[in-house]
Amino acid sequence: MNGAEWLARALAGAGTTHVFFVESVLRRTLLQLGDLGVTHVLAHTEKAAAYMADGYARVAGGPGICMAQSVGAANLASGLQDPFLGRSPVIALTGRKEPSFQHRNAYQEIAHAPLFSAVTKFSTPVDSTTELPRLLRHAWRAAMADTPRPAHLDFCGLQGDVIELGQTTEPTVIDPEARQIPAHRPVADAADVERAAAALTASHRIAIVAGDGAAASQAGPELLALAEALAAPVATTLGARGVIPTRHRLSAGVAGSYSAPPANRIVHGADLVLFVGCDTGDQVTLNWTVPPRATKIVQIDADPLEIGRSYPNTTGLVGDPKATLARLNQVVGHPARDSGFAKEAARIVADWRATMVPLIDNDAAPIRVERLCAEVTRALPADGILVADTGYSGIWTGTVIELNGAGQTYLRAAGSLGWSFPASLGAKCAAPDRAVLCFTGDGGFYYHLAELESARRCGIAVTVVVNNNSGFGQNLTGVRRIAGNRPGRGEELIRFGPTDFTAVARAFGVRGLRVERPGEIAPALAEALGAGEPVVVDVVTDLEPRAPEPWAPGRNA
Ligand SMILES: Cc1ncc(C[n+]2csc(CCOP(=O)(O)OP(=O)(O)O)c2C)c(N)n1
Repeated sequence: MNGAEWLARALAGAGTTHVFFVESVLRRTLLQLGDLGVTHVLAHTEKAAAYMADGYARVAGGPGICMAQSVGAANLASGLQDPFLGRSPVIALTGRKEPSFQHRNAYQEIAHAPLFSAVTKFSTPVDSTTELPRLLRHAWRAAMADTPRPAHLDFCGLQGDVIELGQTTEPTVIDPEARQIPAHRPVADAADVERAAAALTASHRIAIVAGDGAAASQAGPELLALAEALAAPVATTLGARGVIPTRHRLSAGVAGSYSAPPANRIVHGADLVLFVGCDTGDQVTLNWTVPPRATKIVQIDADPLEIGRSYPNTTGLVGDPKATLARLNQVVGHPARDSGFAKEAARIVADWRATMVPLIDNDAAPIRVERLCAEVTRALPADGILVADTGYSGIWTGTVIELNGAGQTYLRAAGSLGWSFPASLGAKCAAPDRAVLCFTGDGGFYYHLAELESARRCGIAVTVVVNNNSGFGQNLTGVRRIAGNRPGRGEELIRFGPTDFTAVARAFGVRGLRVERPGEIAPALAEALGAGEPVVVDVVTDLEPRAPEPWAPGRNA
């Protein structure tokens, strides 16, 4: 077979069910994929195709494939920033004009390598069918290994034509072991586990901070077992929201800059912090102030480079979070513990929850977003997937929507506004039997409205909840900080609309439900989630109300 056929058979054989692309690229491969039962989802922009592949990859636990021709490669690369930061195994396939066209003003052509170098773990030209199997296997392994991240193959020829030319007899197998993330589960060194256990049992005020790596490792049960054994409250990164049940008595909520007050207070008040699969970046640590830099740390991570990256006083355990926690649990056992810190933490959480009740049980219009979040909590099925955009959508979903820590999955943008809608389409492709609910602001939704057409054409039945406050809500505070409090000053930087997104949806042939009063939310969500087709639930809210703000050392009591 030629390379194009080999590629189709290899991708289908590896279990790929959907690929995401913009024409014109790898046409024979796409047609063959269709013949092999793989759905090709034609997107309207390459960036959306990359986000779809990202959502697909995060739910499938394996590579999500996206494709673009030469000129679209730049757009595709821009869509890899979020999977790079979100640690998602997207594989991007692009075409590139032949060497004889390079360095002489070829139409639509710029150098691809610099575009992909910052957003991939591995990026290489593919110049012959002979090399294709080896390079695809390497890209696959690179995308999946230790910290998953995008990989890229740049095929010679505008449409990847080079693999039309040569023949290959290689087996159409990419990964004989057909692994899912995490591809390997190494357990930390036994002596390191002993040292960590000794440090943990010697401390009486332990807070655990579980990160996206803990969620990817499905470490929730082991995490909870250790938290119980040590009487340690558990905070999470935004991306690990729901790794344990958010209503569990030891759950402290999301820590860092996209958080409600309790988690930061609790983590800051600990003598020892156990980071599990957590990047200790600025977002989860509130610019490295929570916990303070000198705090005693125990850190479990699959990537040795993460150990002690930002906290010098660290005892490191290099290993898969789930497997290493299981070993740590055996060594820690069930020591007698003082539960004072856990009780203090539970009180902080309970006090904050009490302040939220009047906002959640709120019947006012324009609708309070806290009320909307409570209705989403009630409506999301026990195995539902919640896909959140960035901006306030990340904060609202991360602080007010409750997750069961069992069958539900939470996916969040790693920072790119507009990511959630296309990503939710990819997520639904990977899990057609699970309900997928996308939570986005109107600012985020505007980015990829055209994919409503893709959703209808391909029958991808997601529920899109638009928190329609006619502007960039999160940015209001920052604009006022600069513009001063003169009424209206600076609002032209962030206000737009009003737009009726149900009318927009209908223009694309998609069902739209307009919600203007709190009592309408529950029936609309029930209808949308049961519809078996894509539905836009356009919820009219107001720009003024502020999302929960984090507790910061020195700033709050
Ligand atoms: C690609 C990109 N551009 C700009 C931003 C900056 N940004 C972050 S949140 C936000 C506003 C979000 O508005 P909206 O989606 O309407 O949600 P809201 O905050 O109003 O709930 C902006 C502009 C970003 N994160 N990503």
